[in-house]
Amino acid sequence: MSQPRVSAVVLISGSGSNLQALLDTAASDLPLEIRAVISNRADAYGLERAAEACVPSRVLDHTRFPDRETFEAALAELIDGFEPELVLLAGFMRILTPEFVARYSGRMVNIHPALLPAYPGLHTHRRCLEAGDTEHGASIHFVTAEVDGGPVFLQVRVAVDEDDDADSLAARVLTQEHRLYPAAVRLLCEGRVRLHDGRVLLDGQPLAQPLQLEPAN
Ligand code: NHR
Ligand code: GAR
Repeated sequence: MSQPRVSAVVLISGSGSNLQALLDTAASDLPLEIRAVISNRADAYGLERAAEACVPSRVLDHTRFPDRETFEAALAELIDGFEPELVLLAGFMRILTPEFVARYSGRMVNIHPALLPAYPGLHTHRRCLEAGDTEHGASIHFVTAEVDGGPVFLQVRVAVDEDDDADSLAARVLTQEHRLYPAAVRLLCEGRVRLHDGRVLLDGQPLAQPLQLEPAN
């Protein structure tokens, strides 16, 4: 018997390759229904990916709003019109206010290209190389008011090569992100992972450390 699908809206700002990974797995073996893709940038390539997959998309250009609050009021109205259970940030580049985050508490997650709590914020690959780390990766976390500071529940680790530059490292991490996000969404769709009192529960038990996706062969 097929599982009931969990509905979602995906927020993007750019290429949308993580969106593509979600679209591809939703089409085959993930009980996820992507109801819409919303971009804050009209030129985001992810909008074409949505069209190709026959998923509705909307553009909400933040530069046309006087401040974050009015942008977010419009964003919330747009999201809520699709009545999603989940809101998935996939390369979404606008910081969200505490009020917006509270509205989707426990239902909104983000993929971040670093092994959080290391390197929140931007330019993570460059900062990892500058620090001389031997390991990098990506994390999935519930979105809270603290940017990239919400509880992490799944990570994937990537070895840093001696001759890596920020671009080569970013590309290898991104490839792993495309395995990571569908795996994280699967845990949410199956109801195995949830947020309770600011902590992650896995199968009803507090999660002491983020789960680690096994390395690809
Ligand atoms: N909002 C909240 N409240 N909490 C989080 O955890 C968030 C969030 C919004 C976005 C994604 C995040 C990432 O994975 C994310 C997590 C953008 C910036 C940023 O500085 C920081 C973190 C993330 C995304 N944005 C600039 C801003 O002023 C604009 C940068 C740009 O447009 O290029 O919003 O890394
Ligand atoms: C991904 O590496 C994602 O983790 C990162 O941007 C890339 C988006 O790629 N997200 C952030 O840096 C959020 N601030 P995509 O558009 O091809 O999915």
